[in-house]
Amino acid sequence: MNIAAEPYPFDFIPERCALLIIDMQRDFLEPGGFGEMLGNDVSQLRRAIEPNVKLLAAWRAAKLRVIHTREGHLADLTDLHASKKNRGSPAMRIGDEGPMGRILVRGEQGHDIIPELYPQEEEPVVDKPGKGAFHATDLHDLLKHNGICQLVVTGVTTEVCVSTTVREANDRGYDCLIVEDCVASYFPEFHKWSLEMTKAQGGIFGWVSESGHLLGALEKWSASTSGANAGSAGSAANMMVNQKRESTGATKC
Ligand code: C5J
Repeated sequence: MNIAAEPYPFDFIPERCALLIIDMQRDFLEPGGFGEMLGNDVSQLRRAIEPNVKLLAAWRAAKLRVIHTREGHLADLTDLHASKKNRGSPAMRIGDEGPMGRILVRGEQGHDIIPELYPQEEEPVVDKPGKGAFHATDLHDLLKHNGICQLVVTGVTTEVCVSTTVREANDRGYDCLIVEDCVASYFPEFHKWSLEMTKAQGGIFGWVSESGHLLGALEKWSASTSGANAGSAGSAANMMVNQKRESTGATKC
């Protein structure tokens, strides 16, 4: 199924594709968290919430794989490099007590995902100490075990954790599509140019599209599978799609 994207249409294979929502945490999107402590205007990120809510609802309705990530550290900060802790001159540092609990520490209020996009029980949440979601996590294994080879990536911030993750994924053989209106940055220019860099040179890191195109494709997918569970191995939906792909000779991943 082709999705309109840049630099050219994305060959969407729903049952092999996960929605990866990066770091939609209170620490980045709400006042009093890590983002604000670094001097950022957190309201810049909030425009990505509504498009993510719609995309997540459609993804769940299509019964496809959803994975969330959170950036944060262990309470004893043993997974926090001195280089990350001491960088710059923020108002408060990681581990300090802020209005939403200790800054960027797992289990604290600020570390949690915003209520609008709260994970459902069956949706894995990958806790990561770094910017990239593959570094020091089991994300690669999780994707492999679930037969995932494509990622639709949303979340914050475009040029930091989203871009780092897409680059890591690209080097591990995943096809990534970033949803432009579902990612955001404290710096509009960085947002724009990281998307440009992603899709330049024939899609050197991946593809860029808009949520409207994904929503249309998910609707078609849901209609074609008539509510069958696309995620379960050997399901009628999977067999139907595989047969269709074999008959058209389209690429399998
Ligand atoms: C940052 C992130 N910006 N999730 N983290 O420090 O992009």
